[in-house]
Amino acid sequence: MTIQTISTQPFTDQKPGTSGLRKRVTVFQQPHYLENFVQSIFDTIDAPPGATLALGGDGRYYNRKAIQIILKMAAANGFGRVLVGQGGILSTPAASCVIRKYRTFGGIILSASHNPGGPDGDFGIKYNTANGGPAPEKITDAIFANSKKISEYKITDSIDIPLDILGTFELSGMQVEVIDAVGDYAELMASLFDFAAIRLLLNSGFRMKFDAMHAVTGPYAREIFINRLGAPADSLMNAVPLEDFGRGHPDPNLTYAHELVEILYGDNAPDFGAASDGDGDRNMILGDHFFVTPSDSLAVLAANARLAPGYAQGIAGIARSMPTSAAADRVAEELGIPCFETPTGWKFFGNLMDAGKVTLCGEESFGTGSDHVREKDGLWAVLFWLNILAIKRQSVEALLMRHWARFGRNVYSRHDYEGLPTEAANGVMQYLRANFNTLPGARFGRYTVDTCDDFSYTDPVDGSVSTAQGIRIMFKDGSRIVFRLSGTGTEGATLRIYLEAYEPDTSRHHLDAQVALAEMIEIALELSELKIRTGRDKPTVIT
Ligand code: G16
Repeated sequence: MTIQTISTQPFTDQKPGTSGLRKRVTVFQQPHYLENFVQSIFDTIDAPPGATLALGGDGRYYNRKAIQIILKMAAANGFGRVLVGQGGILSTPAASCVIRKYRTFGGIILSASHNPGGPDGDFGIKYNTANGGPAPEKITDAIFANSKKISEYKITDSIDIPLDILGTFELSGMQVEVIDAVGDYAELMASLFDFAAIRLLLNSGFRMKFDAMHAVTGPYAREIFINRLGAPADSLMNAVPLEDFGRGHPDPNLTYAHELVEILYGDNAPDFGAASDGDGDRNMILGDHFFVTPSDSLAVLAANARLAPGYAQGIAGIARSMPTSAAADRVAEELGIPCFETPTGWKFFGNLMDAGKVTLCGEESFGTGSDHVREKDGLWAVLFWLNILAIKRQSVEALLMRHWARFGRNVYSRHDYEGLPTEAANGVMQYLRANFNTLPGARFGRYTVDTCDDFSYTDPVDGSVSTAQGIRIMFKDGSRIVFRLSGTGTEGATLRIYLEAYEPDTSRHHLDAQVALAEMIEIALELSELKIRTGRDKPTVIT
């Protein structure tokens, strides 16, 4: 083999966002673009010669090509072994599982998560460290710094590896093991949940529907739900992964998972519905004519954690991202365990989990997970729900009503304005910041502003500080509105408005969130002058 050293020039836009570098496929297809970023990762992590790397992606368009490039670059950069998912596919939680199980030095995950795929869609790449979690900001910042001064990268001139065949191959002196990660992942799930109880539930008239959205979880869901738990074959839909997700938008929410939503809100609806996203780390939970917000889902899992064998000893603590509702905080208080509030981004949970401070983590963006891996985990959340339902034998709606009767309800919704001109979106944020001094004490209908700030976080483990993580307008009754710019979009800016009101009155718990939050939605628009500043009069997506 020959190691080639290729001269290159920096690209200026390789700054990782909330979760790695996400761009249009066409951007990644530019000569040297992917290679520059991969070399910047390798230069940053400084792996010892002969180290092992995990590698895989969500199977979207350009995944296979990128895998072959990265393999050749890994060989040229001195890695001794790379574990690749069969077909080049690894769900994000399965990649985390593989990194931890086989104690690799780290892993590269190719995914743009829930963003659409295909030649005109998005692609993405991120680096995960030895704990299995997304690299913390100090590493992603260093990767970005390297990408701005890169002048060459290394690659071998070897031939492509057959990615569909399980086995070990040699690539220019480096071993490439094509592995069946589905089995590893299914084993981990079986060690956490009461599969016998779930099997009984699924064979006693209880009907479920899981929508893999033509994304990565299809084979994992088939192995777990059909082969191991005995669910009928029609419990799965869209379970064949496609490079363009069947032209769909693999984001499990009420807007994009509408096919599943129509089934769960239709005649003769199943008892339980769930969906996962492009790379398998997100989840949406539905009951018969009932939607569970991700914030409530975290709270319900925390309150019932002991029903699952893997958590029977109790949980050490909970962490949630700042814009996630405080529903989990109420559970933590009752359990007498800590609840941490972090910035948006799963990478902020890693230190807390490694230090044993938290067991469960969750985000309003349809992410829930635990310390079994260091990524959020869609199928894990679905299995956790099934485990609880198998023991409690209640409907999803009844479970939530009882939960709210006990803890009160944090009525919650998120309104997204996607594809805004960046200047207009920044203008809204600047306008809000400019009013920080005058807002406290201001009255809007029945709400009075208590405080407002731009959220900043000091990591309790390593002391690192992250600033400007979202604007919080907090009201005297505990309700709040949060404004934040997304860090995962690839076109223009996405402004997210998170709305939350605490409702202790059980007679109002059945209300639709949009109805219950109607006044607060108007206040958010008034406070931000959003309509005038962006020209938009309604959100793109409501969850
Ligand atoms: C990523 C991150 C999550 C984050 C979400 C939304 O999820 O891993 O931690 O909550 O993006 O981020 P933003 O609000 O900045 O768009 P995923 O599923 O896209 O990897």
